[in-house]
Amino acid sequence: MNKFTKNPTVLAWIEDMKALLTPDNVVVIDGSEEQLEALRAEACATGEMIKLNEEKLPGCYYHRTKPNDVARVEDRTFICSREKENAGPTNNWCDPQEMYAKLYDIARGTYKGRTMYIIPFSMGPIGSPLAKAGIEVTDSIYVVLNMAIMTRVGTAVLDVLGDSNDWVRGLHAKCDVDPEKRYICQFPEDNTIISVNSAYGGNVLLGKKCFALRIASYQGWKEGWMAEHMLILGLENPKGEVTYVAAAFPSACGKTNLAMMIPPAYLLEKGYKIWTVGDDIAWMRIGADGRLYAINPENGFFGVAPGTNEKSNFNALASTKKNTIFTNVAINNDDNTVWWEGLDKNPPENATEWKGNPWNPSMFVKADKTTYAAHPNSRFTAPAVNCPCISPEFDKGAGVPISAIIFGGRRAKCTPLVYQSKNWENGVFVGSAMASETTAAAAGAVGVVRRDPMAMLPFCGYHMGDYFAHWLEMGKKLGDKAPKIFNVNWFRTDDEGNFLWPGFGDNMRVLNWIVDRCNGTADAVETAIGYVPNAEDIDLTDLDFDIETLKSILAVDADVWAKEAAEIEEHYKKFGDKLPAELRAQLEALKAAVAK
Ligand code: GTP
Ligand code: SPV
Ligand code: MN
Repeated sequence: MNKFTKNPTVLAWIEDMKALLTPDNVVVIDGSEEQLEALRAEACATGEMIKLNEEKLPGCYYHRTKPNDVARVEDRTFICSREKENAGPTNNWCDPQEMYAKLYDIARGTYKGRTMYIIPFSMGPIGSPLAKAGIEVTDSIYVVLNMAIMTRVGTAVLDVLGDSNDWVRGLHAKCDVDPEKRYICQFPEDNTIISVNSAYGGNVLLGKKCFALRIASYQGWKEGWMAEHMLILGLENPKGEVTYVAAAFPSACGKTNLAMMIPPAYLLEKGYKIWTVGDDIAWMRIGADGRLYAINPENGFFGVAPGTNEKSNFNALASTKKNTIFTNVAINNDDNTVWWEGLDKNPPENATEWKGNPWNPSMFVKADKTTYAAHPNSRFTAPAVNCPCISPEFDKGAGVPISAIIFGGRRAKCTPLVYQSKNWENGVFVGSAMASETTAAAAGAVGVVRRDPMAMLPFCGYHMGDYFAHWLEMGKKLGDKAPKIFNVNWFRTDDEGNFLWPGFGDNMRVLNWIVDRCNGTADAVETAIGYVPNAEDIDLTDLDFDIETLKSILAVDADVWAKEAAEIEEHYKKFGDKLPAELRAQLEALKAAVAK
């Protein structure tokens, strides 16, 4: 175990962790299939995981978390910068020394009788100039196996790291999974993450939200790049030209779905195609040619299961057919496969629901989520290589040039189906004012409208006023090569609460307008909030959707937006004098435009 690296900073940290956690055994994850296979067998032997039907779901496993541990916990997530001011008004903060002491007290000795797994991992293809290394220690095989899908793991990461100290330290300790002692803490100035008393994905797969967003957003601010909660896709037109776009939607608002979308038949026949580069996180830097280039730092998809089916997201479902881990879905006991609400219209008669109780369809009451077979935030962990439309650029590490950035969220009323911001500054304003109805991806009430700037509210590792300023600064550096910024809303509802826009594959119709705007070939009308398409500019071929409804979801109502501007003004108050003057001016301009 001592020979796996000569890096003195790594060795010293591992010694500290061993002394603190006192494991019975220490295992370094080397990246080999043999080692992972042995761990799968061990997890099945202890009941931590269940092997699924090898014929129908080869290499697939099932896992249940504790019912109190099924989503991210934002009220127990902290940014422990030395100065409180640097965490800003949108993050929980605690003094780092105080928090280290508290967390070490919680974690001390908790690996006793357990094994410490040391996971060297790379965010981004190993060796890519855009990639960064991390090491997570954990006492959970489930975490090891998920990390082995979601990131590039193994000792090769350490070979590339050499003697550098530029790596992120991640300590995960399951402890007793006690929600009262659960903490997810980021120490951005120390490149350190500590997560205790949880075993749920977003809290414990430390490469994902903790590193690739919270720590990396801080690094990007200091080093002149961006870490964003964005999918990345390539839209190929019939001439074979691919335009890349990145889109930031809050958790469970459609990133995985858009990233893997299948265009409507008439567009497929013409030769349109979507390529998936990433479904959750984008790291973006200015390239040698002055454009913005994005990589997906992840290696797999930790996707929302409910609602995923052959029609809504064929490619995501296909990605889960082998070598996938399912968490908190239901098991069909007749054939040892999995099921979730919205998979198909044949719920299993003889099932075990996500908490481990017997379940059959007669128990299901639509209005009562506690009767569902799968938890609303149940997830699949699927390797990116399984995705039928994975982009050939995905693994290259050079990144793809981004032409458009899209913001969006769930807004039953108010925000139109799509609009284009007037320029970068105005686009940053649109992102900073984003709002969305909350979802099951985080613990707490669902369906409440909250401001979620750039979909980064739970993920920004520093003061959000400085984050806005960083966006404005990036725009200045990019100049006329900056991506165009858009906003979309697939979630407008009628008075009964039904979604008006069909969404999913039909969102391609909106993407085509966006790409045409980037190329200067589509029309729009200027409104108070930006450029909105004429209803005729959105192609409705083969769609049973009337143009009057389309007009209604494209409309910009001055009274509604006057109220929205007042809410944005309220939202802006918390940033105090850290709110960039440019954004204040944008708000004043909106207020003036809707007051007329
Ligand atoms: P995270 O992994 O939490 O970051 O979520 P995500 O943004 O990747 O969301 P995802 O694509 O998994 O979608 C979440 C939920 O939104 C699923 O239940 C989808 O069925 C639903 N959804 C996605 N796209 C659309 C759409 O265009 N219209 C409607 N009505 N629902 C959608
Ligand atoms: C999200 O909540 O935005 C996710 C899932 O992508 S988690 O990994 O839990 O953060
Ligand atoms: Mn996400």
